[in-house]
Amino acid sequence: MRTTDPHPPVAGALALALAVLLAPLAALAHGDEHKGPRKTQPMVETDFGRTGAPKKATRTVRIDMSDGMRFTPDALEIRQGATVRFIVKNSGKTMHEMVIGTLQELQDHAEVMKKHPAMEHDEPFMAHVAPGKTEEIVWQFTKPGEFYFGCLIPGHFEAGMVGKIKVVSK
Ligand SMILES: [Cu+2]
Repeated sequence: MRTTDPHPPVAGALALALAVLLAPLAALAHGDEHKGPRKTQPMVETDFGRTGAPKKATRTVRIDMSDGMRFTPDALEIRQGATVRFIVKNSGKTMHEMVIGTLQELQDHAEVMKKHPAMEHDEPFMAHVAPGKTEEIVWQFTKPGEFYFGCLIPGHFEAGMVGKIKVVSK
């Protein structure tokens, strides 16, 4: 965490969102940038699950993203504990992304993206997919509940580019 923050203190949630977003940004600035799928994803624990091990994937889900601002499918039911390999295709002509999270996190994140549209970031629970390309997310859903996935390219989330994930307990 930086100690020399030029900005005045902001609301807790926004500060947290910025910290989460800026940490990987700093990593990218140090030459960590990569093209295509990474061999090893950093281990991340969240309220909606954790980084999945590709070899332990128990289910594959194909998601299509379109310029109609829709995910297909846009509703999933997943068993608690399952490790899911998402194969995320962008069949549109503009950039799209799939970001998994709680509804609150996605909404907060979409607000930050509006203010910093050029911001690039990467986490194991998101995939940025160029037009015509396919990327993967491997994620383990460790907790039951209602979660979401959204495209946080400015304007897309608000246009309805969001889907729901229901994780059912074992
Ligand atoms: Cu999009």
